[in-house]
Amino acid sequence: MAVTDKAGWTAAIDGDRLWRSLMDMARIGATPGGGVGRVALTDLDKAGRDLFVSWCKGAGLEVRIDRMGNIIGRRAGADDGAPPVVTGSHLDSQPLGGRFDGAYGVLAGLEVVRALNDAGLVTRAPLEIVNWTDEEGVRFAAGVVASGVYAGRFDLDYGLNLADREGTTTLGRELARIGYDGDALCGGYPIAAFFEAHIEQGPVLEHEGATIGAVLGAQGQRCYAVTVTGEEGHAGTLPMALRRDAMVGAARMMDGLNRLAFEFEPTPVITTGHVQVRPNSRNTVPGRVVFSIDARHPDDGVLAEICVKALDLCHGVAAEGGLQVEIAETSGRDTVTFDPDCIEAVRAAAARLGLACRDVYSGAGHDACNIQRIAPTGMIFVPCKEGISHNEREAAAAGDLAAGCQVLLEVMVARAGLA
Ligand code: HGY
Ligand code: MN
Ligand code: MN
Repeated sequence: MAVTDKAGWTAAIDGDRLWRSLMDMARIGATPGGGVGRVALTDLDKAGRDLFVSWCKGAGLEVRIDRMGNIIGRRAGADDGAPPVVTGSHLDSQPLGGRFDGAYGVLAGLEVVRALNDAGLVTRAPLEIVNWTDEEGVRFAAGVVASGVYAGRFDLDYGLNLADREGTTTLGRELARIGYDGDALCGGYPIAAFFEAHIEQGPVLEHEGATIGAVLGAQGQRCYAVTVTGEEGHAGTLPMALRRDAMVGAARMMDGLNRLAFEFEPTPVITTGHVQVRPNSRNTVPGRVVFSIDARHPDDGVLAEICVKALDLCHGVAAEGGLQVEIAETSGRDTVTFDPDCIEAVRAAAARLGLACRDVYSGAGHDACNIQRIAPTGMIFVPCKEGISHNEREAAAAGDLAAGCQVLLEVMVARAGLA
């Protein structure tokens, strides 16, 4: 990996060591299709957390767990009272996720620390590496909730009392169950800047032959839970004309939402990815269906218009089918623009390292979208194969991952300064 050589200091990340740590982490929750399934606050997430904590301690970091279970590894600076320069991402994954989504940003931060240790360099400001709890929001419907509490977007009680999808437990109880109900303050203190390294989860960098993406921002997102209520009935005796079939109603709503997306240019992305059916029995007409809507668009006004139409569509289908429908917003975030100085720092570091870099916009949400509310924030994207993510086939090249990590080292040291 190109060495950062400026004003008499050099520090080079070790791409092989980064790759090994990614592969070691990917063994935890490895799925048959070559991905990972480390859903937040499950025992597999705990195992990944424990491994990360052991690596942090091995790298000489002081480790604390905050009230939302965020793991923070701190590397002291010469001026240790200065606000830290922070990096991080998430070790939790989708149920059939990829080996790099989230884990890359956490382990790239660790590799930066290891490289600085190898070089014997001490930064002026302290550095902190974070694993954010439950970025994906698979079990606890909000997503990026822990970085949201840290950034003051949600209050602590809301975060800890988030119920899981089955309604059987809460995020706070699960933190306690896996031993990560920390007592350190969750945010509420100044940080100098936040940088998150992440795979692009889209095709642009690969398509354009760029190694580094300087991320300008992320599109807005609105999520809902739609509850469709009809009436259970016998599959063999209830005539079709007399049915109030919640599944048929939900299916018509989902089909309509998919068609709605194509009424707009640029098209939004609308996903109805989670469905719960009651009683979920082959020979009972479903009486209740709850399904999710995840709608995203790069223009907040257009997204608001899309959501009005989406909800009207659901109410219309319900009325036609003699069904009840209740729609609750579960999470939402306006479009985010990252800090211009952080974006420029990424571009400049890539240029110094001779890496092809282009500006990109994130279709995915990230913890960085929350942290931008409280501190200058930037993201570093690297390509992933065919832009595939949230899929066991997610793949990234070791060289690209190493390059993104070297850029991360550069921008963190530039911001933290050297003793
Ligand atoms: O859904 C998202 O955008 C993120 O990958 N959790
Ligand atoms: Mn993800
Ligand atoms: Mn992610």
